[in-house]
Amino acid sequence: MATMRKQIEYPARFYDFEPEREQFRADVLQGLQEPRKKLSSKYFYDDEGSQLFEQICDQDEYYPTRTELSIMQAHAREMAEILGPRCLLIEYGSGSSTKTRLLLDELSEPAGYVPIDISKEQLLGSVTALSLDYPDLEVLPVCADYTGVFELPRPGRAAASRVAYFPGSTIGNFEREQARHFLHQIALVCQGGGLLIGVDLQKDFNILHRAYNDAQGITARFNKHLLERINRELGADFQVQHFGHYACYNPERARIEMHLVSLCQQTVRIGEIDIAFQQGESIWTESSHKYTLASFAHLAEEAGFRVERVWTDQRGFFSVQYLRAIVG
Ligand code: AVI
Repeated sequence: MATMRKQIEYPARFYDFEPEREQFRADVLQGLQEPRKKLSSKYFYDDEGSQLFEQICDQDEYYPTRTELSIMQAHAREMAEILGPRCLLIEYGSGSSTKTRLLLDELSEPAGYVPIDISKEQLLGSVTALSLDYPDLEVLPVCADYTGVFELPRPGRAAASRVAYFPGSTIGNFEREQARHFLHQIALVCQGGGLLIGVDLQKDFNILHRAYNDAQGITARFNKHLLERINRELGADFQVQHFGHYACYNPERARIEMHLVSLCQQTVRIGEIDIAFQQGESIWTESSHKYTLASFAHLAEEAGFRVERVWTDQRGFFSVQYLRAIVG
């Protein structure tokens, strides 16, 4: 069922489906009461978490953002040609929209731009800046959990096609079946068009290990911030200093697994519920899957796409891929 839309004042056409706190509480309690404790990585991204993630992207060790940006800078024109004139660009998890600007600069008469993001403050900030810099572009922001069901706004101008943009290798944060389902939903939305997606590639695990264990400890702060958010929003009493950041590459599953490890035996109260932790017990907070070109092509095909074009950097660390929707 589609989420109810709330009215807010600015900008005039702002579609607000921001997830409710009750859902957050239910997900947190369910995840922490499972035999293997876990929290969904989507809850990292409140306004503070989104800012911490921006800081991660600036760390020397975190190569994905910089590498993807360099691919976009080198090939945005060719990408825009493939996307074609008058497309409606729909960005899933738009964040600061930095990479999107490279694309918007090259697109021919886009019918509109629909940035979708869970962080309202960041969405409003980037939309305000974009509207100033691209006065002719119709921007239709949607505040939502983009993995859920929500109404897609219609632009004033008729679109020749719908093209989704999903940069940053956020697809890596989905479990395989979830990824297949999510990509399939996009294939249905973008029939006749396609998806431009950033996909992080498998590489030397030492490089991966450093990327998720940066020397400045920003990734550790980002991880622990989730507990601070639960304290603040759900009235919990996590002693954040009693949890440690742990991120390690699992070569068999080709993914970074990120955890918060309890440094002592302790009990945490969330509202009326007590959650017990053994020393060394972990909360699994995120997986970040790394693909080969072949393994991602296989996933894309299962989801209703055909890989039409792949751009990579010289080291083969990261890829940007255009997938043609072939469902329907
Ligand atoms: C958003 N996502 C692609 C990031 C990643 O690399 O999996 C999130 C992240 N987690 C720790 N560092 C960055």
